[in-house]
Amino acid sequence: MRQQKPESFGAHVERADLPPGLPSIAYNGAQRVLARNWTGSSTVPSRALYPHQWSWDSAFIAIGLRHVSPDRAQRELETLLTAQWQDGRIPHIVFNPAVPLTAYFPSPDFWRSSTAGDKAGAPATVETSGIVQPPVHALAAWLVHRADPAASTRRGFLRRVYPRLVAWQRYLTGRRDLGGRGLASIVHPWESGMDNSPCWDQPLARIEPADVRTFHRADLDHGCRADRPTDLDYGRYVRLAASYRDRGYADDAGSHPFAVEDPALNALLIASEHALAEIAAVIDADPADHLVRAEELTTNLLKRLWNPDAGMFLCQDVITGEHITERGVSGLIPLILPDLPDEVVAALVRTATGEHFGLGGPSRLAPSYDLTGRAFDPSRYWRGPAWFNINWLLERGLRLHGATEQADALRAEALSAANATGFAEYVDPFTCEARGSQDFSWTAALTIDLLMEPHVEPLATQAQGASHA
Ligand code: 2M8
Repeated sequence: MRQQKPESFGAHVERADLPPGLPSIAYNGAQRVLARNWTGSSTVPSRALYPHQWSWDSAFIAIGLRHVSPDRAQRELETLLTAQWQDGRIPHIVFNPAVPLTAYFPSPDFWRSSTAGDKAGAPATVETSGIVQPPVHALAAWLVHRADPAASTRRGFLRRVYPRLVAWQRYLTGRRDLGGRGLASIVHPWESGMDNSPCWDQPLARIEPADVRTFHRADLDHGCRADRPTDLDYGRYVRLAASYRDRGYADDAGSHPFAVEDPALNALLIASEHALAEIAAVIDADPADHLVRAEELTTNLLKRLWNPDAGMFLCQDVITGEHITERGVSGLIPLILPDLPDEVVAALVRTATGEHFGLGGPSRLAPSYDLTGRAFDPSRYWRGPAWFNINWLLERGLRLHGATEQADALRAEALSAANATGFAEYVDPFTCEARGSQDFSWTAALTIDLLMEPHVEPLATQAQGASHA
């Protein structure tokens, strides 16, 4: 069991590559953030800006929380899963009814899940959004189990969550295979989690924006306008979400005006399929189907989205059938996968450390978008700044593929930036100056994970070759 008491923490994880004392200070600070943002059944990403439960945030939060309290980490995931729709989708937001409607937009009265989502099987007792986020959940469930396998088994955690996680993955591999090419598509930029990435500019340009006078942007009450998406982009986000809602959140072929195959979402889908194979083996279910699917998805990802000239994976616009030439950091995330050809791994490491992403050079943390790109901006939401969840995934991927020096350097930068910025939502990739909100939950959670597992078995090894409880 890897779980450890906080008081014994410092002695165990002090490491030469971090300033003396930093691990204990960072651990205690991170733990305080997670305690403050805990609502009693889940964790808000940020008290001010994001006062509800977010889907992939909760998965990343559970990955860190497992070191502090495996029970709370299980609860985090199970609370999210109670809001799952009957068609298998896990909504990207689960709304807290105690929070005023004006605190976040789009609010529950915009999504109207329990009525507009009725046909798709939205729950009647809780209000949610109708779109999704990347599937980090099975991976998180597996890692949470491994933090304390005995307690997890006693509580029947994996047995309870497994069928729901399978339904979630099948929603993505089934209804969301909009291109019919064996990959999942996103139907809204928010589904990527990288909301305002320049990768969406081209497909988004086709969408008629909603009139900005018809809604109030609560994000501008908290965030700096210059760092947030423009009104024009927001108008398009709103139009896309409203038209999905008005179609009953149906995923009928040809009905989506925006459909993109995103490398990060598909890589996380594959990593989660590996995790489901591990979970299946523990609960005496059959892992074979998951392993076959992981292999097929990996083949499709390589065939459809790998671009040797770019040295990375590129998004594909399913409606035009064309690659999107923008280099978003999403295209490096498949590094978390074990079964990649050597030349693909080598190219991804070269791209991460080369002129486009600058790791080990001008960038202290990997930017969300190409440093040389036409739309690069070190401050604007997902158009350049560095995020901690993304850098955590890259750190795991580099370590998995034996790029230990780069992984160690990235880990040290992430830990020192998280601590120095008060666990900022995101940072300037060159200076690590804080941006967005502070006391951000996944920044705190992943800080704890990096501290507690300095030389972890990387994600895919954990998902594939770990011993069973
Ligand atoms: C941001 O996204 C929300 C919409 O879902 C927003 O901008 O209002 C993104 O950074 C996303 O990845 C994240 O899950 C969410 C909550 O932290 O905030």
